[in-house]
Amino acid sequence: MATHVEHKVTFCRICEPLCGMIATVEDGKLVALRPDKEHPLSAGFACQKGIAFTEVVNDPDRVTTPLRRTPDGFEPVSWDEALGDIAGRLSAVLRDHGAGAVGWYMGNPGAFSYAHVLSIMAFIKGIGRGTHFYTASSQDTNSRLMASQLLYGTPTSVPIPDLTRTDLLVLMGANPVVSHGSFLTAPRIKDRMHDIVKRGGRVVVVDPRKTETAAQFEWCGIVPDTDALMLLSLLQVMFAEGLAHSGDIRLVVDDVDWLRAQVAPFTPEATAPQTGVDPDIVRGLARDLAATPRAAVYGRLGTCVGRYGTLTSYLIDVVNLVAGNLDKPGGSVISGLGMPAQRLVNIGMGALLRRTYRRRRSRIGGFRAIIGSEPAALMAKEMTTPGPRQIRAMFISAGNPVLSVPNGDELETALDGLDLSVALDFYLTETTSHCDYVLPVTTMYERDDFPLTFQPFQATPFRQATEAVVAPVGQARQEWEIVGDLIGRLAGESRVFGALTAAGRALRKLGSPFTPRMFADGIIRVAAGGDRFGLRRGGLSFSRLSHDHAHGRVLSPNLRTGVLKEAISYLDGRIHLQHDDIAAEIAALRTPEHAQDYPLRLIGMREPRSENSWMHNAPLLMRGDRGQHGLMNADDAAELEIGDGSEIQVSSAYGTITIPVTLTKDIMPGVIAVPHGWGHKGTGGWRVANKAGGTNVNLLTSSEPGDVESLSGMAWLTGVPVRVAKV
Ligand SMILES: Nc1nc2c(c(=O)[nH]1)N[C@H]1C(S)=C(S)[C@@H](COP(=O)(O)OP(=O)(O)OC[C@H]3O[C@@H](n4cnc5c(=O)[nH]c(N)nc54)[C@H](O)[C@@H]3O)O[C@H]1N2
Ligand SMILES: Nc1nc2c(c(=O)[nH]1)N[C@H]1C(S)=C(S)[C@@H](COP(=O)(O)OP(=O)(O)OC[C@H]3O[C@@H](n4cnc5c(=O)[nH]c(N)nc54)[C@H](O)[C@@H]3O)O[C@H]1N2
Ligand code: SF4
Ligand SMILES: [Mo]
Repeated sequence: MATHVEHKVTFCRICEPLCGMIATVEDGKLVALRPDKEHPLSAGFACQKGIAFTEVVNDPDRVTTPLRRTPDGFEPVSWDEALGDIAGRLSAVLRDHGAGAVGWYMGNPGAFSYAHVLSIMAFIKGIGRGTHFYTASSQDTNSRLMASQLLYGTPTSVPIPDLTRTDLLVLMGANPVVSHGSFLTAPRIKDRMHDIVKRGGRVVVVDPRKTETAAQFEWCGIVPDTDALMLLSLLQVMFAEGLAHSGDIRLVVDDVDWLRAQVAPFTPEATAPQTGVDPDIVRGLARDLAATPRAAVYGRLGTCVGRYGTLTSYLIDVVNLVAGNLDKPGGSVISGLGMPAQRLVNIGMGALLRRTYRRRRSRIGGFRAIIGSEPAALMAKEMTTPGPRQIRAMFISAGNPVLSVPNGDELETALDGLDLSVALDFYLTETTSHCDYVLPVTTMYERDDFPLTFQPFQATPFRQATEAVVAPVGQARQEWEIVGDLIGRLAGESRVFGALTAAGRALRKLGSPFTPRMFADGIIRVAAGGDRFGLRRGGLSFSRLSHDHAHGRVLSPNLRTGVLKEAISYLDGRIHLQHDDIAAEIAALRTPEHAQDYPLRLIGMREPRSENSWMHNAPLLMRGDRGQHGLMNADDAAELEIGDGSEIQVSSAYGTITIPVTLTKDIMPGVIAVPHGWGHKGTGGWRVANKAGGTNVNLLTSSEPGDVESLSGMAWLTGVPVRVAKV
């Protein structure tokens, strides 16, 4: 029989550029992926991970039936048996201990599926007040969101650099040549940065390591976790030298004098001993940022996960504001979705999220809830500390917190002590292998999608949607279908579930199934370019996008500017600079600590062929006996008589790991870099990854409440004091 070959237009959802892809499907099976040349932005680019994803979809180690843990390992069970037992045990937990005994952790890939996010929101809401909700964001970006909440009144207003028009881009704590950009959806981001240089501009990379990005542009080395000091100095210079764009500032801000007083002590000379940045460089940069009409400072992971993540993110925006670059072409802009009444939507959303922040506190540590979520660093303690709201039933979808969250050992033990633990994943990982049930989910190519989360962060306003390119492999189901089934089984346990179930039944009778797609379709239709439900001819809807514009559609060549007011949620329509919490953080900066026993500082390092913890099982990405290694300054190593390639022991106040180390001059003295996402140890079912092994760097990071950033609940992942010894 002849094989039936199709080439389907779709896009990759491993990381944020969402590169266009062509999927080759033979008799219903995905056999190859290649970059889509007709995609208007990625234009024939895809990275090695994107191409290798065929090996994830068809991975022989993939979980494709529901699994139940028994004393002798996992056994396959039917969906009905699994979901029936889960619903029964969850009902018992709810009746005996209430909603506060239930937790959900959603990991990074969850953000790439609108339906996954929406269904969990419904589930958490329905379980009731007190439920513990965690995401990867407390290891990624909650400090950035918190800074936005303080400045603009809503965590959802996050500025991005106007990449395609800027003439001076300052990157702090970001390595887009490897990461492909984050909180910034810009396919071919490396090319876009080279464009800046080609048009006579500059790209400056502030980073403790001369990264793959820094090596291609200008590198400014900095001591880890001191960016806030450098930013304060940039502001000090702008005010002291009269460079501040007072006209722009006074349009949107009242408390400039407060700010000026706050930054006054931080001259470049005063901060240089801590930052390691030459005062002349800081002065030069301050002058250039203020004098260049199209300039933007952009910070990302490295500026979010230090001890002052909220302050640092806040200061990045304030530098952009004071330099006259906020909301300007080529500057730093909050472009939004271009919805009608965007300002009203933001006012409502901000008020709601600020209220949640004020009202909800985590049981352990008393941390406030950013976008409704608690610090994942405290998840294990919430499971093991007795008392009301102790977690007894835990759901984990699209996450591997045993490797991604500080102190995974503690979490492994805690998971084993629960009444019920359920994973929604397609791999048996270091985390899911501790769960009572592992429920097999579809990969991205087995579901329709519209990247809802990333719409406001597109460097070029763009929309693309896709249908599933292959049917679910084995018995895999989408997360929303699994959650929907559970909601149905729990209809009697919660008013919200009862109502959702009744609504589902009614809609089915009307012939239209109740799906999260309706919501995504609604957003596409009301946002810029949408058909406004028929009011705008030729406008977009989900189906029109996926069928008539399969390669995606650019909505306009440039981001919207001059729209800052829309993004502000405070009723007075002003940016609020003055906050006691910010003043307290600035005061704390002035009293540096010196950890004598741990003279080095640990930073992270993303790798082109890894995606956090979960792509180490794809043979294409593991070619050449790939393994994990750290990176250390050659002079530091010489002092300790450590040779290139030798095994070293790295210790922090919280743990010790052993790892081979590569020596380099391209890292600040006193800094050691170790990639995260390794430490596959055979508890998981992925054979290739287990062979590569590695070590879990998060054994060196802290899950103590005192080490969690106080304003945003961020885990402290960079600049952690460590010492190194020869093995
Ligand atoms: N290949 C690949 N791509 C990925 C991922 C992956 O695992 N692999 N992960 C994806 C995810 S989940 C995310 S969130 C994004 C992250 O995207 P990016 O933020 O671009 O990613 P990182 O490579 O972690 O870059 C952080 C940089 O900050 C530097 N740094 C560390 N500490 C400090 C500090 O205190 N100050 C300053 N100025 N710099 C510091 C590090 O040396 C590093 O170069 O990447 C995404 N893309
Ligand atoms: N030390 C240190 N720690 C870090 C970081 C760091 O830079 N340094 N980075 C942090 C950051 S930015 C992040 S985002 C986190 C990531 O942390 P996590 O999100 O907890 O972990 P991942 O390694 O991304 O694991 C993703 C899991 O989702 C599964 N998966 C993939 N696709 C899907 C899907 O479509 N549906 C479902 N249900 N499952 C899927 C994979 O099999 C895998 O098990 O790590 C954080 N931890
Ligand atoms: S850069 Fe990211 S989105 Fe693009 S192909 Fe690679 S993994 Fe996929
Ligand atoms: Mo992330």
